[in-house]
Amino acid sequence: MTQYSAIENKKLDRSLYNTEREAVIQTWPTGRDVDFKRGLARHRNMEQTKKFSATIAKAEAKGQTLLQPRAGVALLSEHIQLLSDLSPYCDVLPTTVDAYTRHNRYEEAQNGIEGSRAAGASLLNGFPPVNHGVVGCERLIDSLSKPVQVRHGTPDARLMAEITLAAGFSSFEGGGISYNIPYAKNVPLAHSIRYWQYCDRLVGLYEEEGIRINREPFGPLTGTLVPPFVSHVVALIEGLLALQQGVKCITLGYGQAGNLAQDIAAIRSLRKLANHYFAEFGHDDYALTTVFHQWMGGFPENEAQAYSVIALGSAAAKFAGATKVIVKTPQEASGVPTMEANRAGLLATRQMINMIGDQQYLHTLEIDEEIQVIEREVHAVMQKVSFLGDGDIARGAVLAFEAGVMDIPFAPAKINAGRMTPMRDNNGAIRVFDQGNIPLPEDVLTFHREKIAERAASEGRDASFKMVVDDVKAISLSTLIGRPS
Ligand code: 8ZB
Repeated sequence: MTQYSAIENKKLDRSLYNTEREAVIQTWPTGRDVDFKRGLARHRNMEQTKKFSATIAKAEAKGQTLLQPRAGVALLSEHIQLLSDLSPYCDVLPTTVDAYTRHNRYEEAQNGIEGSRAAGASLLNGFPPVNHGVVGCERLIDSLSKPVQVRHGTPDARLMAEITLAAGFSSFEGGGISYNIPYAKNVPLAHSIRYWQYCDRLVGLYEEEGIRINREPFGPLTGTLVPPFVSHVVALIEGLLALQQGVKCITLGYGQAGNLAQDIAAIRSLRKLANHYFAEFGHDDYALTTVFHQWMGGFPENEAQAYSVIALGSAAAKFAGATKVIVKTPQEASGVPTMEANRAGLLATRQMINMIGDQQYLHTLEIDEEIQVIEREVHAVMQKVSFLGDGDIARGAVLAFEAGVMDIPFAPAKINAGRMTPMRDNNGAIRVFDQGNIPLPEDVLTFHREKIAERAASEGRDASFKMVVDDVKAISLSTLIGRPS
């Protein structure tokens, strides 16, 4: 386990990758069917309309916003049916992976498959691609007419990446930070970063052979009062780590916070900051796109109310100019959605995207101010991360989490300080109440404090943790800000 403690942002040696691969594909029997050459041929012969990278590049060039749902069930035929049913209503397809597979518990995933067959219903909360193997995943890809992405939450996704990419999946979500800190309690950060360097190196190997696979770090993190700069720093670092391994097609993400100006500013600043840092680290050959996640926090149970949350997220995604939007459903409050609920979420989103798409680019002073604040915050944290790592951002990221310089609200990982306390201001934008150890510039902190004081005055109460708790529950109870009743 100690072999990864000397984590660094360097392209993995090819022979090291090869040796590691031999071990990775032996961790579950289906790994033996992975054939890189066959995978290359499948991607080469794939219709252009089924390639994720081509679809997202076209959307970016035309200023369009692609729609993508989340979906996954245990059995192959049922999963194919589900995605076929959703396909007419979206632009790119997902395959949401089950929780056992995310924790590399393939034995239990297998029991889930067999139990689902017996029960005639999915006993897993997603599709288990490792258990279905290259053969099953190939059948899935061959049955569909749109690009398919793997979406999961796995700290060690090396085997999953080998299997799904060889089978023809053309996009892979996740990252060494974003699929660890919000998802796991005890996986050392240096390990998950290293596992993801392997995944990115694999994508880089496809790229070397002329096959472009899209990579998407997971933007929303915990989805709970995450200030844009916090998720941006993670997205930028994961983007840089991916490019270092040879990834060229990268989609950076952000989860809706709820205040329209802040959400628009977040996506616009993310693009600008990514181009800035990618250039600073010497990368000039990449295709950058963005993804906006509709509200990832608690949803109202009532479907009519849920549609409103979905609609606001759709409007923000389109006004912001995101290349892709990940769609929620009116059944979000009650767990894994039915196909019908998923289709309804897509239809609601499409209607709003179309209506906003017919309008001019929205430009306001509030958006400009938010962009400036986010940029100052990101630069301050990135500088410290780089300093801590002696110029190496992989090492810097590990040390930054240990020092609380990077700190994700409400994340379960033990290494996460959890000292930074976010809170909404009087307009519902997410501000920093207590910065913990995050090195924000003094004038930026003053800005946050003033914004929070404004809200406290208007509510006639002191700013306190009670406000944070109220904010976390607010949207599910029908407001953006957790005001006293
Ligand atoms: C971190 C992502 C959480 C979101 C949805 C949840 C939630 C999870 C599935 C799914 C459709 C699935 N989600 N698993 N949606 N099918 N198997 O991801 O509802 O919105």
